[in-house]
Amino acid sequence: MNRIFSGVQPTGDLHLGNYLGAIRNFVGLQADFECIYCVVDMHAITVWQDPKQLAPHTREVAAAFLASGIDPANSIIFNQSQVTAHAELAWVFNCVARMGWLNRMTQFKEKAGNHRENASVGLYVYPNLMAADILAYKATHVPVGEDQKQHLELTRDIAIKFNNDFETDFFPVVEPLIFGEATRVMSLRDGSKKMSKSDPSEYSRINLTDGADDIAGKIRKAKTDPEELPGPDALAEDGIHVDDEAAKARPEAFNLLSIYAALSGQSIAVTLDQFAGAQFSAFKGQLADLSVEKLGPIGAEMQRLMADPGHVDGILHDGAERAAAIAEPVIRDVHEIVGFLR
Ligand code: AQP
Repeated sequence: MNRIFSGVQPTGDLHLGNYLGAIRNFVGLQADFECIYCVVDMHAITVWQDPKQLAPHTREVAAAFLASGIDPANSIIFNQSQVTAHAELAWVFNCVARMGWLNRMTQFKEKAGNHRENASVGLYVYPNLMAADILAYKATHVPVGEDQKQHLELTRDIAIKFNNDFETDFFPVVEPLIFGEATRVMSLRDGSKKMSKSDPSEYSRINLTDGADDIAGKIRKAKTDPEELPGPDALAEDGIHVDDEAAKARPEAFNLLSIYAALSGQSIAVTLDQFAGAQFSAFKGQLADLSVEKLGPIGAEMQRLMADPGHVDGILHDGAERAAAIAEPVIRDVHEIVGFLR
């Protein structure tokens, strides 16, 4: 059976990158897979979170799932800390994964920066917990943005090593699902940095709960370059993707065009054709209108849901019970395979 698992951290305001790179794709997968979507609060505390904000932020991610179209009657929606299997399996994986593997993780290097000695141990072993999240449900497919690809490769390595060490075929080798026209949405202030919740500049990202004026203002102020918009000659030989050199030369322009393509549901090739030679000012007006049209209803529904925390908490509790019912037998089997006395 094919099963989807994916998670989003409750680390602050959800943004367009989280939506286009992950949450929007979660919705369509419900038709073909059994889906488990998790608010990964244990991942969030790998960097400091204000305890007063963690619960509201957890509800916000759940509200984004629901407002985007994830149906809690079919898919499981819950927060990670309510299911103990994640922490239990992560410990076993801490003993399977190798230091050398974790030392290669670029997200740790980026997040720890020059303060490596001061980073939490949790941040370092974050990919092991992510492997446990996925494999506690024996999930086969994981929809994520491009930035999580390396962590998913590590999940595959852990599953393979566990199976080899214990001479079993217990864990599946998961497949990443990375799709859409905006698998890596970049900051509106700097086309070389990904759009991120933790970026101190509010103008770097469009939050899902931003109102129409904020969305339009952020797009108007988005960094561009002095040239006119590129056209289809920027496509690579395949005629589908943007040529790497062209993208590197004008990161901000291609970021905005990719956002337009993703929100409109049309390909980047069609979008390049549509705006070839246009001025940024005219294009930005159309991008702002489209963003408000697509994100406005989601933001409004999120606000409505967040005003009723009891309802959201009930969905998370129910989801946690259903998730635990799947994960607990897996943990029991792992204990037996490892040789723990029961
Ligand atoms: N800029 C992005 N473009 C496309 N996809 C993105 N994702 C995140 N940023 C982008 C995808 O969103 C999902 C949830 O991510 P997360 O919240 O678990 O952690 P993250 O990847 O570390 O996201 P942020 O926004 O950058 O959070 P902070 O600042 O807290 O680290 C993932 O599938 C991710 O790929």
